[in-house]
Amino acid sequence: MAKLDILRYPDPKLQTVAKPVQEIDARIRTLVADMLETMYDSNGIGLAATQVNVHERVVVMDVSENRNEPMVLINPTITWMSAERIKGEEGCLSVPGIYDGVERAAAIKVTAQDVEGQPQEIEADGLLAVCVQHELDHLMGKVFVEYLSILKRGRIKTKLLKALRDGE
Ligand code: QAP
Ligand code: CO
Repeated sequence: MAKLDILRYPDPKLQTVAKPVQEIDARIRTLVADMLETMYDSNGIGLAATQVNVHERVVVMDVSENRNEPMVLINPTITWMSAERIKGEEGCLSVPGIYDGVERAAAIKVTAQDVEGQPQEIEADGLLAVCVQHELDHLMGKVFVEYLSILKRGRIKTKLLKALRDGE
């Protein structure tokens, strides 16, 4: 397994729209294993392939307390969203050190394939629902800071570009 480099906002590559996975082969299984390692190593609860510069519809997540319940979503689609909304504090491995409130659907249904290619249907609420919506946004080229005001986003861009110039 290998730890992958995570793209940092405002890298324009984060705006790439991911394509469906055509075949779950050895390459995809290696990608999934490496993404899980990268997510656990970085203390993340979710990571989309977009963030490691692979533009295919693959997401890994683990919202469990003990960090021992990995979830893999290949070609995920949200099939239902509740009208009820919740506002939660979000962060992102591509936007280190920044956290802010974002409003999302409170509950969702998602269909996806697992790493064996088997179809799965997931009903989620709470943190998992928020995490799935956050990660599926990445696959569409969207980062959570785009939900914030222009003013906040500008400040975040400046801060992260400065951190990049100063070498982290
Ligand atoms: C998305 O984000 C998420 O800034 C996953 O220094 C986040 O795993 C969905 C992280 C919150 C719902 C709620 C961020 C780790 C991890 C940082 C993450 C950091 C270290 C973010
Ligand atoms: Co993210």
